[in-house]
Formats: sequence, C-alpha cells, structure tokens
Amino acid sequence: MSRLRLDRRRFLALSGAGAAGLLLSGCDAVSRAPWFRDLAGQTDKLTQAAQRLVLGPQTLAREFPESAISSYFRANGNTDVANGIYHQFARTEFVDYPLPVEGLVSRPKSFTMAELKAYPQRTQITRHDCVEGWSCIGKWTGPALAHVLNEVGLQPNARYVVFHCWDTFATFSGSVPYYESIDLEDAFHPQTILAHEMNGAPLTIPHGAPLRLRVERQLGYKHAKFVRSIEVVESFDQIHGGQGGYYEDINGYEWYAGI
Ligand SMILES: Nc1nc2c(c(=O)[nH]1)N[C@H]1C(S)=C(S)[C@@H](COP(=O)(O)O)O[C@H]1N2
Ligand SMILES: [Mo]
Repeated sequence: MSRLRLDRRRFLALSGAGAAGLLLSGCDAVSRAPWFRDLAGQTDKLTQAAQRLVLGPQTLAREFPESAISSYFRANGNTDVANGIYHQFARTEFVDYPLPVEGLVSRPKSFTMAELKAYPQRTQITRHDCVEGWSCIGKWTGPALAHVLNEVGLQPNARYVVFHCWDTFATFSGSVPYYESIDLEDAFHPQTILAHEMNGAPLTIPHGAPLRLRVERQLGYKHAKFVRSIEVVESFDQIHGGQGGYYEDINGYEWYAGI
C-alpha cells in the first residue's frame, strides 16, 4: 500500500515542468500510485503477485493474546446506517436478519443468522490497521466465509466476492453505497470470516452490526461493515465505479490493500 500519494493532476503538473525524468528513474511514489500503474497498462495484480510471491498464498496474519486486546477500539467510517429497514432488524437484535448470497453461484441462498452461527466458528485476535495511520487490536468471531461459499457453490467463471453494505456516503454524484470486494484466494483464506462478535459480544452498530467482513491481511477499508448482501462476480467493472470498492472508486485507494 503506498502511503505516499501523488495525484494525477500533480503528476501532470510535474511532468509539464520537465520532471519526467522522475518517471524514468522509477520514483517510488509515482510508480506505486494506482493511476500510474493503470497508465502503464498494469494492474493491482502487480502488488498482489509480489506480496504473494514473498508471503505465499496461505500466510496467516499475526494473531495476539487476549492481553493485547485494545481497551478502546476506534469506530471509523460510517458508524450508523441511515436506513429504516436496517433499523427494523436492529430493533430485534438482528434475529431475522437475512444475508443473500447471489451472482455466479450454483445455488443462490439467503442465509439466516442462525445458519451462519451454526457453522464452525473461528475466533481470532488481530490488529486492524487503518490507512489513516491508526491501529487497534480486537477479537473477532464468526464463520469462515468459505463455509458460505461452499454452500452456494461457485460457478467456473467466479473470480471475486463483492460485499454490498447498508450504509452510504454523500458524494458529488449523490449518495453512494459502501461496498468492497476480494479475490477468491482471500475469500477462502482461513482468517477471512463474517464476524458477528467483537471482543466476545455481539457486534455493535458502530462496528458494523450484525455482520462485518474480516480480511486480516488487508487494510481497514477492505473490512466491509453492515454487510447487506454478497455477490460473486467475474469482474467488478460494472459495479458502481468499477474499481472494486467505495474508497477505490472515490479516493483511488488500491484494490489490493496488503498490509
Ligand atoms: N460499510 C462500511 N464498512 C467500512 C467502513 C464504512 O464506512 N462503511 N469504513 C472502513 C474503514 S476505513 C475502516 S478503518 C473500518 C473501521 O472499522 P471499525 O469501525 O470497526 O473500527 O471499517 C471499514 N469498513
Ligand atoms: Mo480505515
């Protein structure tokens, strides 16, 4: 994840001023910028492939002892949902909450919370790293996403798993929903869970009740809160801004946000 960002406008200004040599010398800030890689005809797969070459596909994110759990875990991004249907579910502690899983699956299905809780549960104490520069350690519990995907069965052309969320952000082009996506390698990773508990208690609304993704090898913005539905796709070109996530579309954040 490049923390040093240079936007397109500034880059063009720089190169206009004769600083194109910067580019040829392979300046890191420039060559790591997402728009530059697109410009160069490459994609996020570069980062992804490089990280996986070094770490191997099944590397686990570090897990911590109970004593390391942060006494205060910051809630970030949207901490509530402006949607009446969502709040109807909230009023009854989400007992009737449905989780539809659709798209390139063989048996589309709407899961109940009871079904999700009936799968083997995984509990993991991990560090959440936000791109803004803060971290907190928390304990998360939920079924591996793999159980859900195996139940619905993936079609041969399935490549990405998209998480549509209940909350929205106001942008210049109107109100847009939060969403995120991951590839199948992360989707089937053992630490990728649909968490319904945080620190041993049901997930609170600020932290994404009743279900939020934990995808532990990536930065905070990939961890979709308030998951409303899951869609399996071959490409996310046709979904919202086409970059695979809200922050990817709006802020140019990298799709693969490896820590
Ligand atoms: N639906 C939704 N998911 C989201 C966000 C959001 O605004 N809406 N913010 C993201 C960001 S930037 C971070 S750091 C984490 C914050 O999770 P927390 O509130 O439990 O700390 O959620 C991520 N997932
Ligand atoms: Mo974040």
